Amino acid sequence: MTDVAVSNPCIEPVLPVVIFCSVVDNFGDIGICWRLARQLVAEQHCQVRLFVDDLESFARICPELDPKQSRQQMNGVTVLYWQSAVAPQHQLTPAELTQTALCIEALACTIPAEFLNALALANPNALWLNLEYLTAEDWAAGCHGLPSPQQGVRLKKYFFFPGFTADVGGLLREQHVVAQAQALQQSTQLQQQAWQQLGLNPPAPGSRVMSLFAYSQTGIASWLALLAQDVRPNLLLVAEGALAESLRRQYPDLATNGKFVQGSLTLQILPFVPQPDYDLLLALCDLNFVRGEDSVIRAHWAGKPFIWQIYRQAEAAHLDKLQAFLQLMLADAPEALAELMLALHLAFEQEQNFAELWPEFIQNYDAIQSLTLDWQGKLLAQQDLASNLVRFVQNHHIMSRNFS
Ligand code: TRH
Repeated sequence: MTDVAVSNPCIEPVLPVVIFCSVVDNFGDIGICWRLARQLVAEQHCQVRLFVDDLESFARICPELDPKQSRQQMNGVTVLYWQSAVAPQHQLTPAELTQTALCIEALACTIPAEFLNALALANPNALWLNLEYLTAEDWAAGCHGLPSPQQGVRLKKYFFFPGFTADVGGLLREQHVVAQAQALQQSTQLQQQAWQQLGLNPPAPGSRVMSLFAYSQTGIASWLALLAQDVRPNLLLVAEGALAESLRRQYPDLATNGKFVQGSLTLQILPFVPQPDYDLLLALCDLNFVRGEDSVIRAHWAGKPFIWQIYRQAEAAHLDKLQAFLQLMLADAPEALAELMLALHLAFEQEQNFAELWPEFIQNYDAIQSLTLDWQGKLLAQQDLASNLVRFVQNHHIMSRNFS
């Protein structure tokens, strides 16, 4: 007897999932978990309960969320405040615990052993997945899907690695996201609406529009000076945060008016927008500077050239990750273009010499745009992370049934 989901795709069983998210810093942890939770509900017929230990950060990307509520319903997801004083299993009803088929430990957060033991008791067949950080490094394929035996807990635990190749778990990509970006890029009317939704006036005709979401950028002044002298108008939208703060100190107009205009440059602070609106922004821009694991993937789906200031790690481990990513992305690119992209990323990462490379970037813009789309095309040919995750669980259950 085969699994219902496989033999009859019309009758989809609901997969009850619990996700644990700890906000270490910034918005990547909650950004990824919230996106995954919504997609599992909207596209994979899952019932999702999301435990989050920092609702204030969550509310920055999802303003409808009430940080004071310990349990609330949002976009079909049950959001629960994960607080150290309350055992998570007591925040679920006994039926919710028994139904749970999949427990996701996101981005190296630690789920309390007492929750895992309670789940093992309530549903011994539940799976426990460690949803890992994103990396393009080769070793991830060797670890993806491997069991991770845990002492003292009877649940089966596996590693699940997101990634850019078909031998890992894929990337978060909603069904509509690429089509939405393409539609926006082709319609002036949709663009007007999107600017309005972002609370901004549409840029002057012919402007080069750029978004800047980065950790820090001390070497930015010489690049801004170049933009100010450009023949083309430049609109640079800087995301709210530490970088915006430091720019406010350098350009007092930014502090008073939220805007600094000099020659062809308009530098403007963009208040933090809800997560779905950030996709609109990326699709509206000609170039996106992005930073952590989630924004870089969103930049892919926007289909516009991007520069990734990867999350910094101890002993410069992030530079290996960045090089592995660029090698993969630029594998089929002409050598000179691949070298330019690497140089641009390293200059932006190291916060120096970026202005020197800018004219070459502009000269090669069309070629970089087309290689960005080629790379996007390769990724679109692969399954997305949410589908892969559900298939992983289904396959596991079929295998356990067949071999038990
Ligand atoms: O905020 P980040 O720097 O998060 C980082 C990384 O994920 C890093 O790998 C991780 O280890 C660390 O957090 C803990 O960058 P990231 O991943 O791009 O997440 C930003 C999120 O914020 C993303 O979901 C998009 C969202 N966002 C908005 O919703 N509105 C906005 O206006 C902006 C600028 C971003």
